[in-house]
Amino acid sequence: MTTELAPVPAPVAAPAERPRIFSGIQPSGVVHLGNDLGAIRNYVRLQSEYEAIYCIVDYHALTSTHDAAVLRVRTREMAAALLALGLDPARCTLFVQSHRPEHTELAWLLATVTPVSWLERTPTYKEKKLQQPDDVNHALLTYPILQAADIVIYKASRVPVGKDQSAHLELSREIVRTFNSRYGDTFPEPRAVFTDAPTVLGTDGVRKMSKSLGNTIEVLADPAVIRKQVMSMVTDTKRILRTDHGRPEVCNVCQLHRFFGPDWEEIQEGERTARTGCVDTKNLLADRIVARYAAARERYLELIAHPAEVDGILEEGADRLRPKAEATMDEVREKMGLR
Ligand code: AQP
Repeated sequence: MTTELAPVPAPVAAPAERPRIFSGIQPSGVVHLGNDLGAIRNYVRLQSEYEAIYCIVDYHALTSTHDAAVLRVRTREMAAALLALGLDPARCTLFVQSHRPEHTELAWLLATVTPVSWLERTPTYKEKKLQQPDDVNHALLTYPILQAADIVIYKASRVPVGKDQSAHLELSREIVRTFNSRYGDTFPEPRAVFTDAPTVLGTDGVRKMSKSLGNTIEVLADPAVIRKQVMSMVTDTKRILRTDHGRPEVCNVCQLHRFFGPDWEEIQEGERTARTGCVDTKNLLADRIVARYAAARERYLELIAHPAEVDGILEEGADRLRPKAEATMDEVREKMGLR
């Protein structure tokens, strides 16, 4: 049986005095716990306090995804996921990067003030070169310039992101400083806003949770998938026997419990004293993750079944931003002597 979605409420005009925030997320279609705890929770929280602009960065995804059909599907899935997790189109603007082509024009202009050496030292560029050695395309190198353009085209001053984005944000600030000193004060220097989980480790317990590393917990997946992923988590590697005392401070499962209930200290104590085993702690975490995201998963499936609703929200978002993007481009072209 198909259900009809509730109508999307009319957008609320943002009061001018609210500071503006911007953040982008790649359309991978598979939102993981790191995305949510590290960034999306802040998107949701901040949409009431700020004039919030959130972008599905499909141009960025092209640096690694070259299948048009896959990219199209993933873009819509990411939009559905963000809406399901709490983005409210009445309180924020959600859109797709390529629907506002001014971003790429600004990126070109910012590239003229960005030394190549700044880009070459970016940690993510170095990582991506190793991850996809047969596809070290030019856009991987210039990615941070487009990211800077995404933010500053709306003159956003705050950027909710995970810790892995710190270096990119620093680079954005350097680009802004150079531009402002060459052409006059134009852009604010954007600053990162972190959650209390700025880096979520993956199921391997060592590296950042990351799609490309395959160590994720996919929060909107089927509960059976979530359980399997949680049960695969590496815990305290020195705890061999059930009777061994655990070290919750180095156990990723115990650390994640902090975000899933007020009793996390008790859970950690159970591990420390061997009252509970790692399997018990994982089972409990899996139960809690499944329960926490159950409503969002239902909403996600509903949205995926109504693609026109999702597409309408994205289209409306891009239209709403047109005057802001065009005004910035007019100002920048004028300052750079293109008029
Ligand atoms: N493990 C994480 N801990 C905290 N925050 C995280 N973020 C990502 N992973 C973690 C934050 O989520 C937002 C969106 O991420 P993104 O689109 O830049 O990157 P991603 O593609 O979802 O991250 P992955 O999984 O690491 O992607 P790949 O493997 O493709 O490079 C960002 O604010 C990010 O900081």
